[in-house]
Amino acid sequence: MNEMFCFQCEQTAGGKFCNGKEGVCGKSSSTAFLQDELTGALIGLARSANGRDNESIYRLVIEGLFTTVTNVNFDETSINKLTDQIRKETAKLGAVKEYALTELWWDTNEDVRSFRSILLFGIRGIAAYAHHALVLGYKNEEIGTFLVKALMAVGGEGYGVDELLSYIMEAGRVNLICMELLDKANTETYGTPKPVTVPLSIEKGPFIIVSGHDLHDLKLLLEQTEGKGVNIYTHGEMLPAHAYPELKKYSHLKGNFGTAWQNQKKEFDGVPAPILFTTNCLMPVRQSYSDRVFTTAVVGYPGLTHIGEKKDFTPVIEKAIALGGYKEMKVMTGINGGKEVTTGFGHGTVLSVAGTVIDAVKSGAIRHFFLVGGCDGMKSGRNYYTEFVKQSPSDTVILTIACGKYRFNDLDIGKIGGLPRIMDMGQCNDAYSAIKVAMALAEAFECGVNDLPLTLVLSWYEQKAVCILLTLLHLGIKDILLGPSLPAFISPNVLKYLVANFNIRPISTPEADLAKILNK
Ligand code: FSO
Ligand code: SF4
Repeated sequence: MNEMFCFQCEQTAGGKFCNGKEGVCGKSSSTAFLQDELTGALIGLARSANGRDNESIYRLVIEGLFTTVTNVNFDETSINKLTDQIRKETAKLGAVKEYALTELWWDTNEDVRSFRSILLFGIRGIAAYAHHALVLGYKNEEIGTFLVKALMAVGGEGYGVDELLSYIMEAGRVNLICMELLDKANTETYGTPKPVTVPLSIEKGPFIIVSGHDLHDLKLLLEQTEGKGVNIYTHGEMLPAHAYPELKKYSHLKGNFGTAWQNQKKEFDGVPAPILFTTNCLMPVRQSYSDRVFTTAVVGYPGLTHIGEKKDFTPVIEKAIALGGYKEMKVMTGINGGKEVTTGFGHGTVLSVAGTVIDAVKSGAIRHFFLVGGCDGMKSGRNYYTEFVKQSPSDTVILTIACGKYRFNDLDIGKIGGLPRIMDMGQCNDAYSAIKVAMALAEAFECGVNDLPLTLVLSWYEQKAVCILLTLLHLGIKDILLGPSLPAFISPNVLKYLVANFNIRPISTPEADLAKILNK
């Protein structure tokens, strides 16, 4: 087979797989081949390491896996460079045969391929979170050891479905450790998030838009722009940064620009400011604004200026000053017309008012919790999530995480007992907060998480959503509603297994799903 093959994300062509010259995300077939080659080199490294771990293996495995996550790196030069580094490290250990990923995509039975794909995509997601923690100086050997073992299983022959399934469940457990590590890294470095209201309008004067998930990059940029008359606006998954005291203290961190990642082509066009991508989700860059998009860390796109490891953001700052920003305040809104959004309801805040929440449940003031979260994306069916929140009864609470929140986070749907009905817990990795809160409620009510008045209504797009889903399965959480469509890499038999054991269901309509959940 000489064509690219990729089915790792939700927008895969025809709901089946991307092939031909280019994927739906804009990844070319040659880039897809290089990403497969990179993954094959990682499997080679894992085989050579065979349980051995050191700083550079940990870094290379994490960087290599993260680079192949959807919408992260389209730059063939940097992918090749990383593959070379991996091969050099492998050679030091005594090189073994590399693995050709095409063997996985074409040569195994459907269910084995499905399990190996779930495992590979899950560890790509875990690596992204491990990377964010690592740049803050936090690492955990258990994560590195597991990633190496899992890479061997992805590339290994003779791993049967039972063994692969146990690796998949283990991936869920290790991702929980990883999200906990990142939560510790973020809160120990930047403080406990506190609820905050974030304006969506842009003040006059030079500004920089920062996208992605990496709080460390944002902090460095805030330091380098201090006193220079350049304001900073978050974009996409960077929004929750406003809630961290050590980031919020910068008065030039002003607000949030735009909505979720899939609207960037429209929203970045004509904006008099540079945009810095620290992680995904980067879309192919239009020529009309390509001179003002910058990348850093594992993100790459041909022709853009990349800010290297020294993290000298001078080119971005100079660009902001040269462009000058808007002449007057630019009034902007969310997709429902709201002028501001709130964030910062992490486990620290929610659990500090646990007594109020528990009393509200006991008195019947809160009938049900929904975790409506996950990724946003292109599909028109994703307005399900807006409608779901709009139609949710006034005695229910909406917890949310990740970029899927932009479908409804500018809605004002009122309060219960002084708490807003929509509570943004943070980025996708802050699924950890939602899990902590659910566990605490289950303990308070002396029941299991599945017995709580709580339903997870998730939207997925890329591989971090896969590892979060695996964590929820590892915790035994059932009755999850998943949309907008089920992953193409789940074979019919694997789906049967998930339905039989976890009762995962596809979303239907907000009316039908709400009625079913609330009348249970
Ligand atoms: Fe969204 Fe993109 Fe955070 Fe993802 S911006 S889609 S799951 O990268 O990681 O939620
Ligand atoms: Fe297609 Fe998604 Fe793969 Fe891109 S990442 S090539 S859209 S399946």
